[in-house]
Amino acid sequence: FEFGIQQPLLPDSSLFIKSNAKQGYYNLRKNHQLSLDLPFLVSTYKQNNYLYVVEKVLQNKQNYVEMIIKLNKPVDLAYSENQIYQQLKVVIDCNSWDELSLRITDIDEKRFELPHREPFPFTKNKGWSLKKSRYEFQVPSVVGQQFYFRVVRKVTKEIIFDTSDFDLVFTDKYLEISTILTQEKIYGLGDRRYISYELGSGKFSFWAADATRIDTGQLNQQLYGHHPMYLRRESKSSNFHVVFLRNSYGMEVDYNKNQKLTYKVIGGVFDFRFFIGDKYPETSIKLYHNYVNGYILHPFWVQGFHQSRWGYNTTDKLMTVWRTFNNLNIPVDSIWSDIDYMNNYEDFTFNKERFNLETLKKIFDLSKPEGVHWSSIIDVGIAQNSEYGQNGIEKNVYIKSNITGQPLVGWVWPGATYFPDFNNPNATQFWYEGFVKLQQYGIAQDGIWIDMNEFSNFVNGEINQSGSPTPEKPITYPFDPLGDEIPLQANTLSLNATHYNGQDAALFHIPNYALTEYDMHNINGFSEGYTTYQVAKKMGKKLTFILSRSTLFGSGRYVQHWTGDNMSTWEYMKLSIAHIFTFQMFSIPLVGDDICGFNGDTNPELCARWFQLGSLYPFARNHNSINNIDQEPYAFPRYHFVLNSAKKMIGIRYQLLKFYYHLFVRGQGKGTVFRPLFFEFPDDQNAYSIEGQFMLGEYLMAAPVLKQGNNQTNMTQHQIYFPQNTVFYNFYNYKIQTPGNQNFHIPYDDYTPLFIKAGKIVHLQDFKQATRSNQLNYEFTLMIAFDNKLESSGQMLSIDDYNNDDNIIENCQNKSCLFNISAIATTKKTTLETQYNISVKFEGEQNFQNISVKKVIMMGLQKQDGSQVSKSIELNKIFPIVNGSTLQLTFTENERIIFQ
Ligand code: MIG
Repeated sequence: FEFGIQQPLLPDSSLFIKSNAKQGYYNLRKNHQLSLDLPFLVSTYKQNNYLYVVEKVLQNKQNYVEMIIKLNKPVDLAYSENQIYQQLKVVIDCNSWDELSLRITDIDEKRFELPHREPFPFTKNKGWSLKKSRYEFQVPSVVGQQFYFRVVRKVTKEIIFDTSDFDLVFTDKYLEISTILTQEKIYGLGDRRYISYELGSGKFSFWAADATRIDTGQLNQQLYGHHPMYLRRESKSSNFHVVFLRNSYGMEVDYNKNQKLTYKVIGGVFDFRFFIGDKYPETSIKLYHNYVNGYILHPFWVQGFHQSRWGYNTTDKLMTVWRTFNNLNIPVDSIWSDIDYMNNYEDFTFNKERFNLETLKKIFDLSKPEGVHWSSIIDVGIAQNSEYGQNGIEKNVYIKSNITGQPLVGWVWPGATYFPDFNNPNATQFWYEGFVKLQQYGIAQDGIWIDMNEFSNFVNGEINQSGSPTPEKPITYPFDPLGDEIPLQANTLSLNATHYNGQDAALFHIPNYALTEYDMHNINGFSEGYTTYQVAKKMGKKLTFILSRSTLFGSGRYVQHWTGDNMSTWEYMKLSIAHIFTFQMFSIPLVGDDICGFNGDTNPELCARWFQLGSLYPFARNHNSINNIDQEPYAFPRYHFVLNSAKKMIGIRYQLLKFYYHLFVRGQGKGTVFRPLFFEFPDDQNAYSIEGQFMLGEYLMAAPVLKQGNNQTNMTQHQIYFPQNTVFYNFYNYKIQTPGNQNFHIPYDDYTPLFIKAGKIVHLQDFKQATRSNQLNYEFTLMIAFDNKLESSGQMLSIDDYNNDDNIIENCQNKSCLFNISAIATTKKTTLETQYNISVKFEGEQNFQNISVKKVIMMGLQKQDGSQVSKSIELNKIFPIVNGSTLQLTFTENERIIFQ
């Protein structure tokens, strides 16, 4: 033998062994003893008997490799009913110094995958440079060598992805690949509810499902959407990266913590995208968001509070909700009706017997200050025996049954239903006509709520003419990500249902391919969202709000999301935090959980705590299922704490409404808004396990109460963690909070504990009860928390009409509409006390004269004796915020303002 270590710098090196009999690389794992006793050595190292070897290297450049690999031996696969591919094409493309892709496809790339162009995620070329590159990759380059792929972080040699210990399997309906994953933390792999931020070992299935209908009883079961990406923290250097499998098929990700992660996919190709960030998770997330086309900005009113329930089924009920909110001075921007407004649950109809349209017009009259917004809920199933159902027959837009060749018939709320095929060229027009029809009832549809779009079906597959369900398993598939018990067509369409695939298709056309539900299932929700977005635009909406239950990677560019059917329990309330966090990663940051819980009856204490938490969700909506007890803020007259805490915290939401909105605007479609602590404090090891607290941007930390308290005292003992090496100030009383754990007792009717980070400026507004977003003025209070250098900074929008979408689009989407605010304090010590000089500077591109400061609250100043002092100064005249202007304040330690 000749031998040598191939890559001495890598922690996982390989040994190249060459003899007459054999030649190849053998992996040397960490901690393995190197023995020079050759016969022993050869038997110690695991010899991978890979299925595929290199057949032909077509291109081998530093930033681009293309090769053909071939099957090397006969296979006896568990999934052998599938023909294994004899040859595959492998392409490694370094799109950029912080991004690369690995594609393993059939030779001609005929297999189904989403097109690499809008509206689907695609690569925006940023240019590659070897010098700057954050990574290195390895693949075998000699014919006959066994195929593997490995990518490492260049500087630290930490493994990002390494398939070299495992076989690659590539058949028609079953694909498998694995990577080593050791000593790491990973996050993501949704859509599901998360017991903790960090994922533990487990099998994660991906198959869009109306989850409560096919409940597997597991908390981590797949829900409505498909987002096969994870964020990972590398173990040694604590840098982060994102790994995304760009494949829309059903799959299972089998994760064995500290060992490996395996993808088992039921179709398509392997198209991995790696986004190599730095020690701030946000960096990796932004790279991913850039790839998936980012997120869309919602209209400002959507930031307000929403009241909804399934069961507001008469005008009177809606009227009562509206009146009570007004009478009790609870701000609300939007009152929702569920499917109850429809006639027989038929889309695009209004039940005029139960709903008096003239009365509704008053509630939803936006020309009045107290008018609220309305969003129409539309289910994807179209009633077979309805006028509109016939329209779809005429336009020939439905998904077809493979059994009858006719539109597939399922069963949902209105009974027998068809399902629109949004890839059909007529679908957008068909859908548009529906919304126009609904518009004719005279109630403006300010938003659109698209439900059941997994697509959910009350029967498995379809029903035949006599109304009975058709065969369970119309096509065979060797692997079921839902487990053997639950067929893939459980509560959805027949897997062999035909989807449109003509050359004039609305979304994509795959030549010579029969597109079926099996291929399209996880894309349905995306396609409906995309089409609904086109319709909303056609109806003249400037900024759109489309609340979609089913989502796919890339959906955030068109829709917003709520987390679907939760339960009214303490456990579920807590789960919402991690769930909302993952949707930040998936590039759908405007997301919320049903406040007070959907399924099951809530209770006063839980509901009060949920208002406290939910008022800080990106999307804040109280929503309830039918037949459950009421849960509006005022629904518990014997428990005043519910109304009190709801009023307090919805009030805080409205004080912060423009601040919250600015977090979305400034991201320009990229990045997160609602963050776990470790996003902001990645160096603080404790931050990783704090899961009940979250940050709004890098400004505010919330620590909601998530557990039951003491019904004698109406208080809950509550521990809050304050991250290391930083200082926070209490948002309500301005007191300093130093690092570490601290105990509090939080009354049931209290505010949510909220803290502003030293060095940050938050802008908020005075707020009169019952102020809707449309009545908020342009006078701001600045809350300035100084850091230990007596500096602080923040941003706000230079928009003078938040309720005018044109104003926002014109000023914020084409150019920057941000004002930078920076404050510096200097102190002058006299013999008796300290004098403070504060200057607050505004810099930005536009000047709107009517944006102004009327009050300044300062924290982080010190008295002569070292104690903290906070000051709240009401200006004697408002200070207009214009580019280059500086607000000067001078005051003394104990005294009042000298001048401003
Ligand atoms: O089969 O429209 O997730 O928010 O209230 C249930 C009635 C259908 C499911 C949604 C829920 C909504 C409900 N819908």
